[in-house]
Amino acid sequence: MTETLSGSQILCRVLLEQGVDLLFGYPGGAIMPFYHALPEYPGLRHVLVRHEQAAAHAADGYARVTGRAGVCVATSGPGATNLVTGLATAHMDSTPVVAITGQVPRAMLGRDAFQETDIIGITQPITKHSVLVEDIEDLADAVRQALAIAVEGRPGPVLVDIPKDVQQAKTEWRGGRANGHTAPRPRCPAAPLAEAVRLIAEAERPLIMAGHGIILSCAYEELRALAERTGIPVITTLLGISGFSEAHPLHLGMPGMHGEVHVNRAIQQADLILGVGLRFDDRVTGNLAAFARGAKVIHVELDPSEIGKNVAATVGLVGDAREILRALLAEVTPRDCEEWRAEIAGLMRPRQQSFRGDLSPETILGAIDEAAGGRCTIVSDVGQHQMWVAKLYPYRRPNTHITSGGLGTMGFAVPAAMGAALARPDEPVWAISGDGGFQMNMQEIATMVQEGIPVKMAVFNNGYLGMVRQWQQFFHGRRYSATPIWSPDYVRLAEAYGIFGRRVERGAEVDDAVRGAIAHPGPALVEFMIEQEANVFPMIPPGASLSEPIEGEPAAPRLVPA
Ligand SMILES: Cc1ncc(C[n+]2csc(CCOP(=O)(O)OP(=O)(O)O)c2C)c(N)n1
Repeated sequence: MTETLSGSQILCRVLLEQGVDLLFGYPGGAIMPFYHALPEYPGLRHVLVRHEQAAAHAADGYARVTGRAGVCVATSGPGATNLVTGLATAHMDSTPVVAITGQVPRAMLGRDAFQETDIIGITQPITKHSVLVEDIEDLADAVRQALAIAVEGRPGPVLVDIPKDVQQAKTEWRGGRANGHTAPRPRCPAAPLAEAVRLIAEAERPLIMAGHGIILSCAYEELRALAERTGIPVITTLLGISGFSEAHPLHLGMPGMHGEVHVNRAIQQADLILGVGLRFDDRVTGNLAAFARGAKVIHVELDPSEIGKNVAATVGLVGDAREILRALLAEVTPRDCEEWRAEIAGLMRPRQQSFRGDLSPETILGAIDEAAGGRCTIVSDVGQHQMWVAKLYPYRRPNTHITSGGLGTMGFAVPAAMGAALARPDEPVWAISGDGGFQMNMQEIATMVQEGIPVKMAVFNNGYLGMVRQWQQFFHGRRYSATPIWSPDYVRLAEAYGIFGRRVERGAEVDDAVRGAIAHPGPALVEFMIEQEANVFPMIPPGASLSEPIEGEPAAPRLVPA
């Protein structure tokens, strides 16, 4: 028996067929036929955000937690352009987000119609794939393909633009097979594994640098086993954090601009770097010409275009991180690297304390960890607090640290935490933001209230756009131009939304506020009045090498050369 459906109904059917059950979106003229059909499909939960940027970040947060595609929906024109920052964020961090946008009717395309934007053109450089569906006969497969492309190989965002009249047109429904939008990963290549195994056996000062690829391929066990079999210490990049337990004796810390001094020194002294699922970006390497000069590099990457892009690879192994680590594990000679580890231990130094008061990030993050009994997911925003959250929270469980690493998108944490919280309802999800980034997407508290999403929000309020202020202090002679930032009364803001709200001014108040927020069944907001001019140490100045850290307050202002 044939069944005739509208484009909108087909879109809903295909989403369900492919296992999608959650959408973040916002309606408008060109996507109205879809929203008209939506109530007929109760299997599709729709979360009405307060800004389309938040829909993209929420879909991203959901995708990072589940490994499945997160889906967001927007109307044409301003709705679609509001998704752009979220798509660019997902693109830079390789997360599978599928955006569905309404478009003006086909007959009006190219005429500057009301709310017409060439969203395909705009998003081409920040999506893996984008398609304008010009024929209803192509719609179902376009959506199936979008969901598959987003997750297969190196994940990334995909956009499907659907003109209003295509949503309204009718055709026969032809069901397809669920591709599950959790595609199988490519198999381990018959790559120069033997050469990598030889380099690992010969190295005297080897390091593993683990990136986002560990998390994307769920290579946690393989990474741990390889590290334990070889005794090679493990460095986790910002996006690699929570890919390897920080309680493990082989865990060294984070590299790069705000990495620990001993980690960066170890990199500079290493004779072999086994880089897994990372792109050696500039925040990790510092001055490339001076990066790990004495090291051979084995680069394990799913995306062949990453190999040799930033750092020359002695051996490139293209494929899924988990498969390749398994293959290496089967071949490597057991060893323990004892001398080298002792040498690194000698490079360690006490953590630089820049906090004078007792309300330090360490106290706050320690309280969150303790109150949650170690079971919580942390989503951070961008700035100084992001670095403290990366460095000071003891991540022990896989994939429990989520942040915008590549694009560094302020405003990411609150909406991404909504997606993460819906994907992980059994544990607290904390969004940790600065007072700047929080104000970029705090309107989403209304979404949390309407949809019952219990995100726990922490605002590290220092009265500044702190990270930029730090750069101004260090490199611009303390000229605090446009960085002091006023905030509303967050406790009253919480009250206005009808959620739990608390302000914390002293260390002694932290535990109670954090426990109260976790115990409260709904969304909660805790403002921490942290020291205003605290800095993140150490810091490699932009353009400098990993061997040139600033380890404490600069005595005299340093000026950036013109
Ligand atoms: C959307 C966006 N705009 C601007 C920036 C540049 N930027 C990076 S960190 C930062 C300051 C962040 O301040 P805040 O959110 O208060 O966090 P803090 O650094 O104080 O912890 C700014 C403006 C950015 N990363 N993203």
